[in-house]
Amino acid sequence: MKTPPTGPLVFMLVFALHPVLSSAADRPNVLFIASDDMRPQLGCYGDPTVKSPNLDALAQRGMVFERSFVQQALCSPSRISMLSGRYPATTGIFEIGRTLRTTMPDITTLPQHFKNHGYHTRSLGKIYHVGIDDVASWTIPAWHSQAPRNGPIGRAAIAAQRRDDEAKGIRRKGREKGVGTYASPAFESVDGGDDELLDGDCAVNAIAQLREHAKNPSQPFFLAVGFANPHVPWVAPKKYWDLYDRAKLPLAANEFLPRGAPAFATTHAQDFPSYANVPDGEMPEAFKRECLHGYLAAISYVDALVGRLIATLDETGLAQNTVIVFWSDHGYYMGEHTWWGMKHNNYEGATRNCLIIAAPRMKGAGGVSRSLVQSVDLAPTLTELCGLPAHAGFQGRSLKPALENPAASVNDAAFSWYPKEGWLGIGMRTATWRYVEWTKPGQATVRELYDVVRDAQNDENVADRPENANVLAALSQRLRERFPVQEFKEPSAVKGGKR
Ligand SMILES: [Ca+2]
Repeated sequence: MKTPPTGPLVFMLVFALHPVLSSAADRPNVLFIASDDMRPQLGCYGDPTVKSPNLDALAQRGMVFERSFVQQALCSPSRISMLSGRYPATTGIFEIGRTLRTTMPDITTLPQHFKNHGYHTRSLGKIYHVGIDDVASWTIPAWHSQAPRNGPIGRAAIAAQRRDDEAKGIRRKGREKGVGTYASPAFESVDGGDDELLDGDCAVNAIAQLREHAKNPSQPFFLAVGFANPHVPWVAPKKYWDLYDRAKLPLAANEFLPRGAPAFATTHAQDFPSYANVPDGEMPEAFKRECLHGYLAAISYVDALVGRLIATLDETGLAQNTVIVFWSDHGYYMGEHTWWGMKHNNYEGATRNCLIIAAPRMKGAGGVSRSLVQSVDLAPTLTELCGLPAHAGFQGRSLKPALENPAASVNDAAFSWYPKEGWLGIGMRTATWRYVEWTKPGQATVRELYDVVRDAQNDENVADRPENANVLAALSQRLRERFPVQEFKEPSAVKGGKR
């Protein structure tokens, strides 16, 4: 009779199952970097115009996800979905306003899962939407820089408008063009250093935090650092503006609404048009070029700050044991389909985001993955990469196979939601189609279909073409098997088109 395994053998078996991660102290750290409203217009995504050397270098040590999609193209619901690892259909949050705990009080979020397993979790800058934070996610309260978001011109304009209102005794409600923060221009080139502005100050604080962590390697960390750029207003130090020749920037070739799309699905949202210097109606080409210039300068500013964070990981040795994620909360339109400074819909340009993941000693480093990826995949991915127990509430799939092999496919579709005028739309992006289905109580279902192989930017809805009837029916069935029609009442916060 064999004796049961004891002592060293048991240890060896356990050790074989968890080869490196036998205790919290051995677990990798996570540096999670978020950028606001950054579309995948980076060198590592093949863009020839933008200057993004630091993100391109990060791509060389990690994996670029070319077909990554957020679950809603709006700051807060996108972030809540990613950080909770749940679809908006589950969180029930499709708008800016409510916190996650109002709909799911007992949920365990991605950072909270790490906190529960011995990690120091911390949020610097915009991770959850500002003012819509989640205290239980973090070991210590989230930190926000008090450095200015605007340059001197924007700050003076905001102060002058406020003084003017006070002098006239005007008390305003709601958001108006040229009022409050919208009194600033939509862009500003600032004569000054990186660290005088909000994002630079956030990077300085993150660097100090990383240096503190380096002194205490037995304490694993999940540090989330969120930059406000390139969200409008596009405010960056002049040296980043100087990287571009405005006259040579390419303008969008498709300045028309998607043909055959339902009118409610293509509406513009507020925010960018509210800034003081944005003309009403058609924008002159010179102004469009200034906008593009500002957006690209803001991207290059974020790129430089990311470079400083990664340099700190390298200098301190933390890079040896830190998973780096660079993520943006959705895509963005800069003239395509006539939309400027906008996300707010279910199309490719709004839902496709930046995602680069670099894990120490990863097999697929320097690769580009074409796997369909969703932001809800980040929670199970980081959980697996750091050797934490899986969490049953996380709804995505781990991207580890794709990190090891750029040819691996993790999902057969990516889903996104958007509410418009009482309708709730779900977009389903497969390898070849973007299918969007809209439902509203008492109304017939509205469908959109885009052939993403021939029509990458969704210029023409081909749902009504007889030859697509079968594919339309099959995609609808697939979508509804996964996500049945849900009761939806548009929250009031959405109606005003808040960012
Ligand atoms: Ca955003």
